[in-house]
Amino acid sequence: MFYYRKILVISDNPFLISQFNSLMKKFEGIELSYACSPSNTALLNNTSLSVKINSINLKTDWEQTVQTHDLVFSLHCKQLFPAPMVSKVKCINVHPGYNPYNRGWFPQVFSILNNKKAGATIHEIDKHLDHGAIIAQKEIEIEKSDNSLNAYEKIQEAEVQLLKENLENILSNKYKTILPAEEGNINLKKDFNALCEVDLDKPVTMGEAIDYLRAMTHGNYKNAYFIDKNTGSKIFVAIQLEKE
Ligand code: 0FX
Repeated sequence: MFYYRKILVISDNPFLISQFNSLMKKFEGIELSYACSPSNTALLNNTSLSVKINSINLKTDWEQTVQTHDLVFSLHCKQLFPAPMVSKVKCINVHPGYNPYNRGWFPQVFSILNNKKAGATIHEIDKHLDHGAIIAQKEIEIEKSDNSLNAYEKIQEAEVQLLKENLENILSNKYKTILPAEEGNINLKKDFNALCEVDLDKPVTMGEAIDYLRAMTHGNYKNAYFIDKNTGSKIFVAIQLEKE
């Protein structure tokens, strides 16, 4: 019935694993397995998930993966899929950004800063980062009262919605794709890290300062900081926003 029958889901995100696993319940006759990055000990030792999660190192294990699966999903997998792997087996990425805008690391953080579109994209993986043919995407609105966490929650909701709407067509290989409108732009982990140290002498408007702080505010993460010149210690900063 289904075109793909041996499916591997590689993910470092417990929320998406459990959502994906519930959505897969209605599809029968598919061998489904899950894996995460070897460094993700929190996920490997997570006993509250109802699925078994193996450890996979794509640098060393990709050939075996290709031989034993006919479809691979990346649901926020922290490892890059090797180019030879994506040319040999169909690989599909569920990405927390609206391709091709702010491809790469923490897209909503950069969308708050540069006003480029934010959302979720399901796309075929090619040898470039968050770049391949688009199967489906959903834009989310980032309001002026949103910080990175609020925007990220909307994005995860959009990702699950997209999976709900497209999973059957993906499993049956009946989906259509469109190519991204342009190459767009990429942000890497080092770009996010560089944002974290506040340049206390940088002249900005109050609007820019608020946008910067809400982009860096995400739950308990200690992102933005400045150095106290008297003590040399880091002082972390975040912002609280509240809509009337
Ligand atoms: O899994 P993920 O949501 O996504 C990231 C990349 O953004 C994505 O493009 C890539 N495909 C995927 C493999 O990795 O990342 P996360 O669970 O580490 O972080 C989720 C959000 O939490 C992030 O968007 C911003 C926030 N965050 C996370 C960390 C680790 C922070 O604000 N500070 C942090 O130090």
